Amino acid sequence: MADRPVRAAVIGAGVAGILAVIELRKAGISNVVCYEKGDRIGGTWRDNSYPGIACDVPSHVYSYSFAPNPEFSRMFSPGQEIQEYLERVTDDYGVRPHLRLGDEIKRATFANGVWSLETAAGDVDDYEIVIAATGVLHHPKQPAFDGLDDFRGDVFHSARWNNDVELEGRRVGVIGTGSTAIQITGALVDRVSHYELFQRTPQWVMPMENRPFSDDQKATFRDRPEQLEELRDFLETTFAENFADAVVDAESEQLAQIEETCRAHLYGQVFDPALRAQLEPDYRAACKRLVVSGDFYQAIQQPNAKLVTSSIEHIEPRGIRTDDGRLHELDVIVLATGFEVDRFMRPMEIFGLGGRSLADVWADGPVAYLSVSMPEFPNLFMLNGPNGPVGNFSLIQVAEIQMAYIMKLVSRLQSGASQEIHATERAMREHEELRIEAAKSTVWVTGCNSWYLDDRGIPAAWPWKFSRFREVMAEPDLAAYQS
Ligand code: N01
Repeated sequence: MADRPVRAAVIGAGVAGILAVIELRKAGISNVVCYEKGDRIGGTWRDNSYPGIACDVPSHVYSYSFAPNPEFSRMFSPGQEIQEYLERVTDDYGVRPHLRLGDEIKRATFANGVWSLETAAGDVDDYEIVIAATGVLHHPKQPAFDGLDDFRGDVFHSARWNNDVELEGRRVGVIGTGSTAIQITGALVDRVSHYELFQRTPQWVMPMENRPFSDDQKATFRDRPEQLEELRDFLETTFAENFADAVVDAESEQLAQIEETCRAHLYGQVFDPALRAQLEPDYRAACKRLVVSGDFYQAIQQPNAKLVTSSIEHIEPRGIRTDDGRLHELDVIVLATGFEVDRFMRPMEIFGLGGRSLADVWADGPVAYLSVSMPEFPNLFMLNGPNGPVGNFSLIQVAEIQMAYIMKLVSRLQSGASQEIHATERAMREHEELRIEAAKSTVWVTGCNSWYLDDRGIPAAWPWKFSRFREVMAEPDLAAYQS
């Protein structure tokens, strides 16, 4: 029997949204609209243009399996190159005609087997299937410092970098020591007259050698795709065995080795005992999301750079006042203070069966069955949704695995085997109980504060090995779904 025609909406045109359009079309669904509130595709890679931005997951893993890119310049490519790669994939795989750029979804309501999506401009369109690819690290976290608005210089969040602001020869202060601030530090210290890094908590820093690929290597990848495939497989396996599997077992040998490597990095590069003590964390490596950098320690030891460890008291017109009474005079303040990581599809208003509101369901925190489906929200699927694999993973790889799973549910809707599919409340609760129990063995709960932890102190992440993620996601367990 022929498939019934279904219409699909994708919300967000970042790495996951682009993938969703490609996979839906591959499955014969031609009526696909991808809503993107920004004026370009790219998500994270469009939003973040700070100096030093790069992906700290190897580029050949941080790319679509079906669209290898022999041209990546380095093992860890700069953000601009990733954005260009995504633009190319968007063209090459026919995604562009499906895009509605500058169109923000405000509300989604399910009734009579159909999702009605309402845009900010007031248009309403109906779809049988909705894929939310709205990102995780998307809404900048604005710290509530007293006096921030009184600052006379320039101030902006790292994810809203103001490229019009001159930095050369100026005094720049960066608040935060996450992956973003560490990358900025390496790239910016040499460009400015004076650099201050405001550290609330030190970070373990994994050394990273960012080798460029030679022209010969790139030519080989181009001419012999199987070699690129081999490299990708090697990087994936090495990463899974040495890192991804280690962080979910706080007692693992690999984790001890990671910490040893980070400590040797610190002690091998920072010789001033006072500075070293300030930079040495008192929690375990990888408890916070591990920072990777080959140039941070050198940069922070430059004569024009200063690590500030006194707490920020408030901000004044001329700079930052710390609790030791010092005023740090600055021309530019960068808030590298992270993201509101529990937002996901919000602030969109989403109403499922019987008018059930997502805002209510997620009032105590976002929850979903296997990160992809929620009870009473039929035919709405999430990519990189709540409590899924996060951290030093390739979120492209994670989205590909999730999308393949989702497409198996979508095919039931296409064939008419199901009209409405959504996880059962019971499946979601049981999954949550197991997830919370397993999280107790991870390194993320060994005594640090991080964006992984939810309001209850439970890591909002996949707490098992990556191989288990692959296994569970290989085939939907239909008993966990109402359909
Ligand atoms: O944000 P973060 P990020 N006063 O939340 C500090 C991904 N990423 O943008 O540690 C003073 O990690 C806060 O201090 P503390 C990656 O997944 C990937 O750096 O909470 N300080 C912390 O130091 C990463 O993990 C790449 O004590 C305040 C910092 O701000 C995620 O994005 C590159 C403060 C926030 O760190 C987020 O990284 C970059 C306050 N009021 C990022 N509020 C890749 O390469 C916050 N802080 C793929």
